[in-house]
Amino acid sequence: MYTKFSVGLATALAFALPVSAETLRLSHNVGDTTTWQQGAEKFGELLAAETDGAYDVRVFPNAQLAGGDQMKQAEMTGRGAIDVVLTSAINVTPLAPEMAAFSLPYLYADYAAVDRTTAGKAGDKMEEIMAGHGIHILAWGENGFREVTNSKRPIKTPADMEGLKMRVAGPMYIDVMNDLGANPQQMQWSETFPALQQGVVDGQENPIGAVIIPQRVYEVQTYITPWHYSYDPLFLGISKERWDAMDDATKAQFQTAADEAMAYQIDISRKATDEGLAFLKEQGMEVTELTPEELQAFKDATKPSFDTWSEKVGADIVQLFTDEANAA
Ligand code: X2X
Repeated sequence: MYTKFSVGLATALAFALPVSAETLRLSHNVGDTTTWQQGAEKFGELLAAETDGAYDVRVFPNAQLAGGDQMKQAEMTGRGAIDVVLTSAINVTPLAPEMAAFSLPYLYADYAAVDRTTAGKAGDKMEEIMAGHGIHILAWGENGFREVTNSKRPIKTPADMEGLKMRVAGPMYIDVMNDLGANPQQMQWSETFPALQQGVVDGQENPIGAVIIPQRVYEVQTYITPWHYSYDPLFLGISKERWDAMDDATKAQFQTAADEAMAYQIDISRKATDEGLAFLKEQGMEVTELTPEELQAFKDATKPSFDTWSEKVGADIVQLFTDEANAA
């Protein structure tokens, strides 16, 4: 039996989405309160608008599509098991160690230096390398400068890191923490909050606007030092096989949606970071600001990891990054 209501609803749906709307599954590896999620949703909205609803992006947070393994998402995208991925460079270093270039300790002085590399030859080179792993990078977004938090004590000098049990995301940060005398342990982001809460680890490091605030890290951590030791970009990538099969008009629609969505994601992440320390103080965190001399001590202490990872990344690529980072 057809009621007026069901006919009306079916008509409304038919206008909203063409019958042929293709679903794209987008994976990212933090929670749904973050700027990652907002950027991913924005991409979906813009792509639907650009294509008159031909594509329906479904966003899956917390690396659900990869069984919770944040490092696996890229490889799955490369073989077409995930359609679209939004993740940070550090998570693809098992697949493409060159991507660690972005995050070399103290590579970047500021956002302007970051933006020169993502928009320049260094970014192009990384896009070429990822294409070799089956991922077409549509646009760069931002996780951000990674800042250290812990529950034990203020961090003012490298010596203050001694013996702290630190959760880290990837292999390069294990080496950096070892340089500082800390006790690092690799762990999924989705398991980190309870680990901090239960004291399995004392501290962690993540960007303020994109992760620390929206994931409420301040509820389980007392001290934060903005030491800007490593920058972490995001990229919005699509399975290359899928990309190569598209016509030029569709590619242009994807490009527009991706560029706008990631520009938005960078903007809201930077704003949240700018306003973030004041908010964290209100939440009861103790903020330790460092002088340029104090920062230099961390830079000096982490030089061994900079050198080890420069070798893994390759001298030519490191040169591309340092040239653009220091071009001002
Ligand atoms: O796991 C982390 O620390 C995070 C969320 O920043 C990354 O994805 C690298």
